[in-house]
Amino acid sequence: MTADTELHARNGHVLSEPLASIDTFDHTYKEQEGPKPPTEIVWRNVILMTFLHTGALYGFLLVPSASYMTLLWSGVCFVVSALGVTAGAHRLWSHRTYKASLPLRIFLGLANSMAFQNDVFEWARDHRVHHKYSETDADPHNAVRGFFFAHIGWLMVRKHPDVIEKGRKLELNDLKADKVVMFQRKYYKSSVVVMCFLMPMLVPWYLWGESLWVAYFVPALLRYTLVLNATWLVNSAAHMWGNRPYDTSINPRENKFVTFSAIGEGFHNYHHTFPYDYATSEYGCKLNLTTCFIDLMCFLGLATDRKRASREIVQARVQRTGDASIRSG
Ligand code: ST9
Ligand code: ZN
Ligand code: ZN
Repeated sequence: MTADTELHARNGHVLSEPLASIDTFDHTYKEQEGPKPPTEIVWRNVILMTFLHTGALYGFLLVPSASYMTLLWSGVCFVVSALGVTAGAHRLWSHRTYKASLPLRIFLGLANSMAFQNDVFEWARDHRVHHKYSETDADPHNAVRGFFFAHIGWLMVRKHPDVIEKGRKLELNDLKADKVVMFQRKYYKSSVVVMCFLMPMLVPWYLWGESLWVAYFVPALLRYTLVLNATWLVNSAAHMWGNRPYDTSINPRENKFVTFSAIGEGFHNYHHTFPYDYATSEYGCKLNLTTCFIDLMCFLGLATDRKRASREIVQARVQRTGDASIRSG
């Protein structure tokens, strides 16, 4: 049985409809990879990333001088911006693993601007190419090119032409039809200034008198950099280190540290095997704050149609391509 014809469960009911092909791995491309073009470094990005990480390091040194309220606020900003990526750009907009009402999509769009990781359209487009052409030249953060490239290096060089060529052939009409996605793309720069920098900084200054200096370096810069690195670890660490219970032929792995830091996105062998599963893991809410959040949104009537891989499908797949001896309970 191919991934395209596997049955899958939606809201607990097993359906026989074929899976959408938006994120199904394309096995035919790898053999067609051509000679590697020279790497073209984008020095502007190298300099900006160096400044950002230096500022974050300084922010880390300022942590003891921040008030408890400011630290708590930094944690809130971390979780909200992380959800904008995990529940928003990733599970909703890249993979369509559930449906979200307009108020929830507006919240996720704003939270996503707080994470400042490119607009949702660009993020989802790159992520769909990543799943379809994983570990090839057409994968924007191809982990075969090493930890540094997969983690941050890919943001400091021009993209491999195959990323753009393959990306242009992707189905993106669902994103173009989503008014929240298009609105966020149109006003992306100003939304980032407000959500990623001004709001995290001005709330502690206005409400409990934190100094603007600390408020800029801790909840804004340090928190932003931590969310970035937690996200990038999914591309680097979770494509290199960990178990492969579901498919031993692919690189993505189950990585506990990444699961913790990326609020539930470290079950990466499972996720690449069943990308349509809203929980990104067979264990539901366990160690998975994002899944808890989506469940809560469903409980409140703000989300519906959670897709799930059934136990039988997971079991059959483990027998066919995985390693049952390392599948934890
Ligand atoms: C950031 C993104 O950090 C992080 C994404 C991580 C993904 C992780 C996934 C893991 C799973 C989920 C887990 C979540 C966990 C979260 C945990 C949270 C605690 N298809 O890009 P350009 C075309 S961003 C089709 O400039 P260059 C297109 O026409 C950080 N077409 O390419 C485009 O124009 P437009 C902050 C494509 O020149 C044109 O090419 N941001 C595609 O090679 C030019 O595109 C930065 O650092 C495609 N895939 O430049 C900015 N791609 O877009 C970094 C491109 O207008 N980016 N085209 O349609 C850049 O500066 C540049 O992109 C570049 C490449 C220098 C890297
Ligand atoms: Zn994904
Ligand atoms: Zn991946």
